[in-house]
Amino acid sequence: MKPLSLSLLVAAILSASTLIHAETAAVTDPKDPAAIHKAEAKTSNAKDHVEAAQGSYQGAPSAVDPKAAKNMITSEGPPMTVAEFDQAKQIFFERCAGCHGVLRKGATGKPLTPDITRAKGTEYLKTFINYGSPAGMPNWGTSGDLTPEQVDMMARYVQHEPPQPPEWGMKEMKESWKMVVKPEDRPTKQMNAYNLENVFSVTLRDAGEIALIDGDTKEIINIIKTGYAVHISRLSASGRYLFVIGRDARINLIDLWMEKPDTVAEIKVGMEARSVDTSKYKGFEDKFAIAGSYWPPQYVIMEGDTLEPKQIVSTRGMVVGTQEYHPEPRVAAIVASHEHPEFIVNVKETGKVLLVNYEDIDNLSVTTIPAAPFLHDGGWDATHRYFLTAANQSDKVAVIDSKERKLSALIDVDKIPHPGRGANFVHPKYGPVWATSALGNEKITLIGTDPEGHKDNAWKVVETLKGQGGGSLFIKTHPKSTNLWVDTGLNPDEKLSQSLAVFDINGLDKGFEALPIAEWAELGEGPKRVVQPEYNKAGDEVWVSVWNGKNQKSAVVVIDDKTRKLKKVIKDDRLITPTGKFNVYNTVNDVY
Ligand code: DHE
Repeated sequence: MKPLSLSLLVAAILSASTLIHAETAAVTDPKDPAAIHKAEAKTSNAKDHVEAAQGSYQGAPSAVDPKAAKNMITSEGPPMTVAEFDQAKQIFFERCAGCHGVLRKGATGKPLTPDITRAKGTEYLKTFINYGSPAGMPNWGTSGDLTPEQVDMMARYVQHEPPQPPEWGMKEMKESWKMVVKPEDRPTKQMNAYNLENVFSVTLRDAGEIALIDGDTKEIINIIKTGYAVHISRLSASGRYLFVIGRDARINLIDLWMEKPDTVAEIKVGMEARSVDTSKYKGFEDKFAIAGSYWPPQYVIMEGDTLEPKQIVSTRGMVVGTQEYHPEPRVAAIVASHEHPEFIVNVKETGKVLLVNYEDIDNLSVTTIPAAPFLHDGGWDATHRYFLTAANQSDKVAVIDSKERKLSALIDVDKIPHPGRGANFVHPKYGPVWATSALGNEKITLIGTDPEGHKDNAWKVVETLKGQGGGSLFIKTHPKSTNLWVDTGLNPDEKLSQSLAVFDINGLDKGFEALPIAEWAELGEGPKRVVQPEYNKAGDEVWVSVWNGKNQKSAVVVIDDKTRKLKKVIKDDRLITPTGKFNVYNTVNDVY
């Protein structure tokens, strides 16, 4: 692997867009959308690859049942039959809502409300849907994903009022709430011999399951049925309870003290969701859980050991800056404060960070910090005082001071930062830093995080490293390690998506070493995306997923952190599409 040539390739890919626009403008009639889009489609191939990767990332089918959303065929829109509207609605929810929002008010994709779409007209919209755009819209028609009839139908559909899915309030939550084992019937002490702190909860995305894997023996403890396209796991402060959330907003509460750890309670907190966390402040350990939804746009505070819903709060409101109303601001990352009894909640489209105080949930007090739109994921600095979070499509990282309850900085970074929870280490020159990689470019951005000891570097980009390429989702290190691991699982080049880059923190200028993880796993056919490095408790092993197709073989590869050599390939027919891995100790203690 040659870092320099790869970086140049990515740079070329990413600068292609500027060239495309110049070229397009010169040879096409600006009033002819078909000509523009054809020209762009022809010339933007390389860049489209990167954006296709981003598109596939953002475009997971919405878990909202289209049948639940009322049809809105209006007389002002172009003619459509009910059957066409039903089919278009389904296509929209499965393929478009992830970027444009369920209500089409605009999320990472452009707004598509009827006032805008009707002004464009059917022909323009058809062209757009057919050819896509260099700004990230996939070419649904020319790729063969949609037939010409479907393209025409979608162009008419978006000129009607957006069908609104139903709300999901206390009644629906309570109806979906299942107590499988009541707290009084649960064990009073750990009933198994597992070293629970080194257990991993592994997302089996397309199976709608998680695998609990013993980090010491690498054996599967249990496979547990969870929600649709299950997404993340988080732990209660004591490490006893595991919370798993699916994209369908179903939460499984799993008791790790049981002889065979399994679900003890379940709830569905909405129709679509991504995040869950638990109270970690002293005196509130294991007391509350919180989950944020994409639809309806809201969060709910629940009892920590039963999931009984207690308080639901809508996130609808005004966008930071423009102060324009947004009907669908989705809840992205949530972390639990260590400084106050508070949850820190990222509201994506309005760009606001909420500090939700759970001391008195009947008289909830919420501090609202304006940051920047499209807040997504993030994590703590090493002291656990500052929360650094990516506003991904705004190309910014916001720093929240959880102690003083204020925004410390809003830092400009390169295209589409995606840190996961990020990585903290002490830079030999700049002191403590937090690092993020990115979806849209190959750089790894290091931000100074020590306003006391390294004042001049605090909340500044102190260095950027050249990684393998764009399409990176996760980055990781450990306080006991001097390695910094960076995946590129969404890069269109298989060589990059199937390998993992590792930097030596004490020799960052030497560049990275690329480890051919997918090759090590020996899985045969498939995309074999290498994603999300995660440490074991001791910090001497790195676990990484080889994420293959649903009907292909996947694996979890364990690397010896010191030698960077293969330690074990965990293969099992039940390990279907493993993606995220959550080590109990590291998740409880926010070690990353
Ligand atoms: Fe995730 C975290 C949303 C697609 C794997 N993902 C998150 C978080 C959010 C989010 C808001 C932060 C949660 C938190 O900390 O509370 N993810 C979304 C999406 O909206 C998106 C882009 C598209 C979608 O339709 O869901 C999306 N995510 C994916 C994937 O395709 C990934 C790669 C594979 C998968 O399992 O679905 C994926 N997301 C993850 C993982 C984390 C995550 C592994 C947790 C990382 C961590 O280290 O904490």
